[in-house]
Amino acid sequence: MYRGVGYIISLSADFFIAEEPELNSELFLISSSQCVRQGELSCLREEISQKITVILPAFNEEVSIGSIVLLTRRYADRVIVVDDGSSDRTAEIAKKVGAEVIVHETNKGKGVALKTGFEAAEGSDIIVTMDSDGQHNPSDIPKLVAPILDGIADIVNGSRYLNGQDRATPLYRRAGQTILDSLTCVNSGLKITDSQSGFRAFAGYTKDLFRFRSNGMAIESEMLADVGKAGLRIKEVEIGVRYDVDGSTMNPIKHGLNVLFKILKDMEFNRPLYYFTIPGIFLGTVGIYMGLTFLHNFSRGETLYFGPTILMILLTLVGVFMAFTGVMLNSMVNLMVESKLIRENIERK
Ligand SMILES: Nc1nc2c(ncn2[C@@H]2O[C@H](COP(=O)(O)OP(=O)(O)O)[C@@H](O)[C@H]2O)c(=O)[nH]1
Ligand SMILES: [Mg+2]
Repeated sequence: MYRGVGYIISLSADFFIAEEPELNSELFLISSSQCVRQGELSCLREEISQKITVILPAFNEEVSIGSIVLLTRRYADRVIVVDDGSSDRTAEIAKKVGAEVIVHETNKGKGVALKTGFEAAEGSDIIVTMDSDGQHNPSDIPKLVAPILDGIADIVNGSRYLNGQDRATPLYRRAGQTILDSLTCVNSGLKITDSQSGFRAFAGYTKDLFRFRSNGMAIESEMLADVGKAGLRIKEVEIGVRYDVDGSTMNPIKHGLNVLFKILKDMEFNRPLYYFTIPGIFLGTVGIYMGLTFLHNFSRGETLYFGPTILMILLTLVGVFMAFTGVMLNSMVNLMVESKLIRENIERK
């Protein structure tokens, strides 16, 4: 029941003292991105007005959604809440505090909600995605969009671990995330320190590059794979994340395994050499090593046992088959990419 309370308190202080009749004014930013403060004119060297849309996927977030929307409106022109079949008052509260609300009648998952949000954000210069459970701080938005405004990035990833370990992250979560981070990096070809972050900024022109195939939480990794494939420029900035308000919708282990399987499935075609060939070489090597050991023992007069011998043959065959499958798939993928590039070049001419 205490979720989001911190923000509600800070909001009420801020909200009434500032007495801003129009919270949703232009966001002023300077190109140095050091001094990004809304409305702090002494700080401005250059005024840039960009249309910023924040998408908040929300599933049963009535406790936090009100304060999150109000705080977010200070940094954005549009705040879109995608209420994903919530059974509480998420949609009603979000509407009351001025968000555009899109309601999914049934729960379709965070991936589908983001797809809905991206479609609704048509025409925005910058799209920001943020969790609506109060773990992310809307005041980090200027920091997140600055590299896009500076023209040095197409996508900005809010990272909890940019400067090493985040002490606030529980250890079991960090352990699981390290595995997901490594696999996401291999799959996407990007160097990312926080692959599961839901706090990101996207230049408007990247909007149609995403597949939105994963319905649920694996969407964060899938979007990074799309970024890698499209060759977009990605930058990371440090963000703060609260865990005292964390009320994860899914059990973290189930969540992690779900994401892990989706990444592995994605790797099948994205990185066939990693998915098939490397494990294949490993299995084949174990099989061949076993075979040589058995031969050595056999030559010294020892008996060959049926079970281990069959296992050795199986490992060798499966290993060799996987290694070749990976090589062939890799060639096919490369061919497809090349012919796509040629087709695009011809169409452009
Ligand atoms: N649209 C939608 N959003 C969801 C769903 N599940 C979670 N979310 C939202 O995604 C964000 C992160 O979810 P959360 O469960 O806190 O994930 P965690 O912080 O990674 O454990 C929050 O804003 C949730 O409201 C869902 O099924 N659909
Ligand atoms: Mg959360």
